[in-house]
Amino acid sequence: MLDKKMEKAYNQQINAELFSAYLYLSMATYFEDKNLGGFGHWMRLQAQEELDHAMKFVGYVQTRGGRVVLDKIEKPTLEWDSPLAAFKGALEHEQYITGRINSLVKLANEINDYASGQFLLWYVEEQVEEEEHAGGICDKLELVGNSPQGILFLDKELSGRTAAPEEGA
Ligand code: OFO
Repeated sequence: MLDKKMEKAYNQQINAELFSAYLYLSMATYFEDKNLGGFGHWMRLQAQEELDHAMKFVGYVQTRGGRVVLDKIEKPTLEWDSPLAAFKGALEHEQYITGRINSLVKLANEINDYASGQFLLWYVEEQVEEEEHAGGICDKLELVGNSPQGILFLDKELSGRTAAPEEGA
C-alpha cells in the first residue's frame, strides 16, 4: 500500500509533468509561429515525452493501490524573446524538475519505501538526459548568436529528432 505522503507527492509530480507537456507545447507553437518547424518538432516530441512521464507516474500510483487525483494545470508562458530564451527556459525548467525528482527520492528513503526508490531511479537518469539535451541546444544557440543562417541550420538539425522508444519496447 502506498504511503499517503508519497501518494500526495506523486500526485503533485503528475501535475508537474503535465505542466511540462503544456510548457513545451507552448514553446512548440511559439517556434512554429515563427516558421521554425524544426524547433517546433523538437518541442512537440518533448511535450509528448512529458505526457509519457506523467502517465508512467499515473500507472505506478495505481499499481501501488494509491488514488490518482488530478489538479488544474498552471498557464504556461506563451512568448519568448528568442530561441535561446526559450531553450534557457526549458533548461531552467528541467533543473527545477530534477530538484522535484530528488525530493521524491528523499521522501521515499525517509519512509523506507524501497519500491519507490527503485521506480524513481528511471526518472533520476532521465533528468540527466533532459538537462543535457536542453543545455546542449542552449550552447549551440549561444554559439550562433543572432545569425539567421545559424538558426536555420539548427532548425534543420532539430527537425531530425526522433521519438524516444517506448519503455520496455
Ligand atoms: Fe519529465 O522531464 Fe522534463 O520536465
